[in-house]
Amino acid sequence: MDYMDSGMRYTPKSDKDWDTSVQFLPASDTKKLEKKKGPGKIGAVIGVVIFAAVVALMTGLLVWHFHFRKDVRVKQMYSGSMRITNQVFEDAYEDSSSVEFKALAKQVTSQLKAIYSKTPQLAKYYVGSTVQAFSEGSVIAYYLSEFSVPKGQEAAVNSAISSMDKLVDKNQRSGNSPGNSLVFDDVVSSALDSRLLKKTFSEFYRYTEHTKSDHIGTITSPGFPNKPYPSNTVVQWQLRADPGYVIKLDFDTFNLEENCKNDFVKIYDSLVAIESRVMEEICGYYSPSDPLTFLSSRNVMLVTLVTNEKKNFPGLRAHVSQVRRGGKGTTCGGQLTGKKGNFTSPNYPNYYPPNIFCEWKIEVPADKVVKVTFKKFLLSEPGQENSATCKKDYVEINGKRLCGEKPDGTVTETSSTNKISVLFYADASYVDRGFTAEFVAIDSKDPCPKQFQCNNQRCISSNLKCDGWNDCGDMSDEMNCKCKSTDINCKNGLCKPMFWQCDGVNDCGDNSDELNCGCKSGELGCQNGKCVSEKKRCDGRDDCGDGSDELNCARVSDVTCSDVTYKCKNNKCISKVNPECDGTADCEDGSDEANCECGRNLFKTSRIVGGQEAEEGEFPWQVSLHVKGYGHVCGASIISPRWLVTAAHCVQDDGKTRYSQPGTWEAYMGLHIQRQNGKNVAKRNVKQVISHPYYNAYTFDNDIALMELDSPVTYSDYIRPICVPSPQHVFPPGNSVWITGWGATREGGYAAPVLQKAQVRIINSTVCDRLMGGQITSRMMCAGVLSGGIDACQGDSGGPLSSPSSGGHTFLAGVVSWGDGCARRNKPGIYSTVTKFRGWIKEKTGV
Ligand code: 4AZ
Repeated sequence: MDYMDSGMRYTPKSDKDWDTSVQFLPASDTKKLEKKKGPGKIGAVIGVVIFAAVVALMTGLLVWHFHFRKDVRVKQMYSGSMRITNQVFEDAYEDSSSVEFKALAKQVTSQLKAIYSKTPQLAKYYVGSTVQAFSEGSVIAYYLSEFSVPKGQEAAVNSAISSMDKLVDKNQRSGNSPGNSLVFDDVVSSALDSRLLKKTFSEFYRYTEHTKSDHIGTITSPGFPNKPYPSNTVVQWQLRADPGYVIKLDFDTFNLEENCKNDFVKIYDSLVAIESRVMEEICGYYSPSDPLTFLSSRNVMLVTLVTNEKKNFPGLRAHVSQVRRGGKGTTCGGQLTGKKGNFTSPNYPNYYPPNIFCEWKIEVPADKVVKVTFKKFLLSEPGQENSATCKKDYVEINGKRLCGEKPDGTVTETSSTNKISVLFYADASYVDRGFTAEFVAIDSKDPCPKQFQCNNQRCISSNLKCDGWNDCGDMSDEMNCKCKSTDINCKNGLCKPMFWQCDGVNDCGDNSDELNCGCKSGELGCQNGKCVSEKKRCDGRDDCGDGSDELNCARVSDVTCSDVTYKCKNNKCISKVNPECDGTADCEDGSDEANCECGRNLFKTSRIVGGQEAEEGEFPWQVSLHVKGYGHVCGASIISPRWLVTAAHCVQDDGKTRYSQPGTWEAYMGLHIQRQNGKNVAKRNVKQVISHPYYNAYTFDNDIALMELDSPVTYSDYIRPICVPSPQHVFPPGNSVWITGWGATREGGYAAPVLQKAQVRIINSTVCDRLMGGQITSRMMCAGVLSGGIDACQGDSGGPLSSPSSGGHTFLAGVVSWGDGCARRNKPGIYSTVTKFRGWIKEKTGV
């Protein structure tokens, strides 16, 4: 640490300290000094040297302290725009090399200097300004101003700049500007995004594009489509349209690094990067099938791409066109009449433009009232995450302001008369996809004709009342119910499907579905649902018909082998349920406790409702299977250092890709966030793909495959195998299991960058088969939450259905296979039953 930096200062203790040091050298007595030999003279010389050194050091420190240290300066850049009201736009202003541009720019910069000179904090530190562009209306100037600010003074300069509009007013009102000076209004100014000022940038590209009605422009990242975009680069595209038009920016390719801290695109409703005019910051991957279109509020737009030194991706391509202001997507509001109708925010389902206000006046027949339901509602913006006040973009209805993101169909408002008005306001920064809404005329006395009205005003089909599912969202459809004969009559008044009784899960909420379980007193409940006399338990005979009355008997070992008994390595059978890796050696040869270095993780999993991000290392057997050059396609599970289990449907060739070939794939183990291959990640090529020989591509029967890695992985805290269950392992309905993957987070939605986990329950196969229209074979098992909302989805296929056991090991109960959409009500996820393939797995892999 340096002396000054340590915060210490040299302070003489007293005058005496100084005196002592000078006494060494009575300068007037030089002769005496010369004559005197020995230690006295040497001491004097040392004293002089030390004194001189101290003086020099002190002087140096003082000079440094008072001159340089105070002057540690930081470069602060501000961007801004202002309207020049007393000028008329000329075409030449579009060309920064034109004489006209330069002349007007000179005037703007000299007036900016005069404005800054009125504020001491700004005048002192001002370095200079450059005009970046002009646009129509009268003339709008876009500029960058540089300040060299002493460290610690940045906030004062920021605050002075944020009141630029007042500075401009003051300057103009003071009347001391010459008669031919420019008149400014609509001044906006803010600090430049510091990420644009990094010293490590090696390239800076700037492009301009003026779209016309007969010319659609295209912008592409450098290198696109032949190579990834370059590192440490800033690209700016200044986009213009004709006056009276707005810009439509339509991405057909968007593939950037997932982490916006590294590479990002920022879109501005401006020609310079003014933070208060940011429309959106985006990164990651957007599917070409999902539209990504932005509209500006005027005839200019700025797109910036910033990349860092790490990881480069294919990049972007977007089309730039112009839309007449007032044309499609740029306006909203109006009069809506009739008995029902729909309306949306402008440009829905794409991003609405900034700076927009509109009002829908809805009127229904006089004897009715209006009910408005928002089917989608996406009005999120930084700074307004959980805002109750909705100061930025909002919808106003019935005097209530709504903003943020709301679950589909959950926002409903009803008028008190036959009229209602809906306002929509978007401020100048950050846009979102908006909303789609429906209005219907309803009878105030009968607001849900032939339907049930929830407490939150939603109407649901009457036959959904008291069916055990929370259809209203506020449980009001499940209160005060008279249960059907096929329902459990919960003590708290709720009704739940009968097959949830005694499944080990508190479905009623008051545990009344789990009381008095089993058969009559004196009877034993078999696994197949039969009741047999308690006396028949462990009598050596299969009274249940499935052997379950002979399980867990005192005579655990050496019982007659059956479908439900566990076969030890020495071919003897034991009658204990799930004896593998439970911590007790039940087999004579201890084989039920051999090979138990599986299914363990660093972290304990907690019980959750709904999907959420997994902890790193929580599911160390989870694999991400990538198609080379494309990215994540399917999940898989590690069962040994060399072998993975996945779904057969992941490895079937299609017209374009040879998914069945090992060379197509690369496997990522220890991965947590897609495209972040940190030190915990092992990537392997694939040596062999073995699809189940009886896989049926129509029915998804036998949907299981094996992959051999080209070299074994080393186990770590983040890479470990899951236990493969024995053929007799039981995963009873009602048991909680985990689904994990990087698949879509909603049906038809985007893949998740961070590994997601969700807890679901195993569902009785008979019930599932009924729900799925008879498509469930014995090689399939069902798991999910029948009220919907939690499920595996596209991209999760091949991944594990992980079942933690009481012995602390997790077993691979299933492989994500198929489903009727994702997370739909009464449509569980379907998984390949791993126990059915135990022999085949052993045969092919030796595991
Ligand atoms: C799929 O397409 C997929 N809801 C996987 C699982 C489910 C649906 C689809 C289950 O890979």
